[in-house]
Amino acid sequence: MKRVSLTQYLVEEQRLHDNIPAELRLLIEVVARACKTISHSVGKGALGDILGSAGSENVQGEVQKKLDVISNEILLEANEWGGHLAAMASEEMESIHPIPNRYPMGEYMLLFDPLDGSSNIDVNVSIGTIFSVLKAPEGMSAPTEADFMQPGTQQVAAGYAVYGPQTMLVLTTGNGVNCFTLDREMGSWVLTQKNMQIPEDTKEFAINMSNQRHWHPPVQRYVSEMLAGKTGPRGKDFNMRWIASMVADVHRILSRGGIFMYPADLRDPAQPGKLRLMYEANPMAMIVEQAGGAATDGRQRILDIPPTKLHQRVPVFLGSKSEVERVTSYHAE
Ligand code: P6P
Repeated sequence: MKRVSLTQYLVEEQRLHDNIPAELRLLIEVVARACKTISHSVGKGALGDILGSAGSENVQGEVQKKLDVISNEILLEANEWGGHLAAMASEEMESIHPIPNRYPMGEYMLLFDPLDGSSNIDVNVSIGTIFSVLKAPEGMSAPTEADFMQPGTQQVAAGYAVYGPQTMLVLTTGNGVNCFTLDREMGSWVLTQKNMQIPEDTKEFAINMSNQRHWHPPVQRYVSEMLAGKTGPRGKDFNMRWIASMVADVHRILSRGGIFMYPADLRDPAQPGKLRLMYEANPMAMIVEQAGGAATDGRQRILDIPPTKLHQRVPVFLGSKSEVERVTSYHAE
């Protein structure tokens, strides 16, 4: 395939669909460049004195890894001078981060999980950056958390970088999903997969089985039917994968199909699942739907959920359409 850079791809998308104005192209290129820097930091491992905990906790009460904080800083610094953003929000920051007054304010708002899967950092398992782009409300002068409370259908772009054997960037601006691989020698993103499509059916599911005793009945039924295999109600054997790094699990599903589940369970009824709506579930749901898959919270499309809090959690069922529809139908019974 002729080498197509991220910039060339974005310029050609703009020509085709007129949906990537200059400021959005700058935003995407700046985020992609920040992901290159994060990839470089992650790749140092113990050589960079960046492993281990930062000695602080994030708003979720989770111990922050040094790389969580470093990655967050990289994204903040990369994005605040360009004039394309009004504000940012991050899993690692309790409140929103308005653009400093010394810089012009733009019309977009960027949300991100700077380094998802951080429990895997110190054991050299793939991790990633997830990002979501919303438009600032018309006439907004001073951004507040309320301006971010837009359903996932309002996203103008979404993507993730996965830091694995290859560093890859997966991106959608509403016309399909495209994948770029980092050419480390050139330091550039190269288009390597166009219009990724998730197979409608699958034999592979992803869930943390250690929580099985806590699941609600629809999930109990759905998983036990798959475990029953060929002689069970599904009439076929299934395989299981759980990397415990959402970006890596979703990338596998995008590449070969599957269903990813992080359901609500009986452990903490006040916390419906573990994953956050605004900067994990929504961007991944947009990507998955754009690739012909489905994404629900067990009852409704994730993209339709009206947000109420910046860090709110939602149950997540996403991936191959027929399986997501099946497990969602079990919740309706
Ligand atoms: P568990 C990583 O911490 C994360 O937020 C997702 O990337 C991942 O899918 C999930 O949590 C793993 O959770 O409970 O299996 O450790």
